[in-house]
Amino acid sequence: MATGYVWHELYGWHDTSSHAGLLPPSLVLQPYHHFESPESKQRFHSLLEVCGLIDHLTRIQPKQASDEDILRIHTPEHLARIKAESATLKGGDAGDGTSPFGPQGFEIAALAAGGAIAGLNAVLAGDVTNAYALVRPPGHHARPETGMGFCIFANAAIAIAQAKAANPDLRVATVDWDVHHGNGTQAAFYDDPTVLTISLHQDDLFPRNSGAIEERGEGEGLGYAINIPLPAGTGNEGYAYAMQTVVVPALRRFSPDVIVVPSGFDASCFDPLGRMSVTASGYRVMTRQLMDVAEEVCSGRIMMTHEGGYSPTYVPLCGVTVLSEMSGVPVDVIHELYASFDTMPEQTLNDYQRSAVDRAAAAVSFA
Ligand code: 3YP
Ligand code: ZN
Repeated sequence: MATGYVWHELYGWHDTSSHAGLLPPSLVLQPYHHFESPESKQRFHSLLEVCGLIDHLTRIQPKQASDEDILRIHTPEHLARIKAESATLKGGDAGDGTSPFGPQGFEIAALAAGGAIAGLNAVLAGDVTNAYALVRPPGHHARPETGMGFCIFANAAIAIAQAKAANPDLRVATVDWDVHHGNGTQAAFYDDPTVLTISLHQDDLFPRNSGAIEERGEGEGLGYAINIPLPAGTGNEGYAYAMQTVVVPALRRFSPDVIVVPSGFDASCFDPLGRMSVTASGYRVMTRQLMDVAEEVCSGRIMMTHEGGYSPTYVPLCGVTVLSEMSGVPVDVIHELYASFDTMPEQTLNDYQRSAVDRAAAAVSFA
């Protein structure tokens, strides 16, 4: 069993410029970093090196996704606009004014999509059993015609479309555990019954009015989109219950050839952009749950591609913990002070979390 790992130094060079969190600086917003800064991701990579886990992983070198790859998901107008803004001295924005990129940001965004492609192809070729693509910028909000929510291109969707172009019979399931709704991945396959998209997210966080239980796909794809909106505050037990009650049975029934995980660590208890309570050990449990069902249905094939997560100090601990579980290499980077968050009251499944999950489970129906 080998675990693949994709990283490129240029992922840290994606430039979201001087910001004050979400907005550009002004006379009331002192210049600081954009939330989507390199820190959490670079420090995740650094910890993999320093703790030694990286020596047990199979490094996979990404290359830029081609125009053809990007155009399987995006409109020619979106690709052309990103390229044009990227070619200026100032760079541009992916579409909503909160998704900036620097000069030559196009090349880095294409390299992020290419990282997801390389990770997925390594898994499908059998070079590795599972893989983690630590890419940046993220992708799960990007829709065919525009980027949004810090995303430029839909990395996971582009990788899946590329794999399906090579093998039209391929069946893929996505399990998006980023705290925000995976609206872009969902949109790319909304009418497609061969790609099951599942998103667990904080109820109505971002995008607003997106990711309700009632969003279930359309046409041939009706039933093949599953949304699990969870109440703000949900912790490890609530997430594990959602996995056990909704995600695992759906995966068992759908029986994909591979599971793709848009992986954000912004459902963590330390995240500034989410209001959830998941700890590193919660992410370890969810990883185990996915690995167990993946072993049953698809020989363990899982490819994770990085999305959000904005705590520079805690994202690396969650990421290394997930990769420890994926690779079977025991690494414990969790100090007892952090472990004490595992036993806090918000980790316990409560009645309104249970009923939210049960309602999502009741809405699941596909052939
Ligand atoms: C985009 C603007 C406000 C919240 C933000 C969400 C980015 C993210 O982590 N998406 O997964
Ligand atoms: Zn997110």
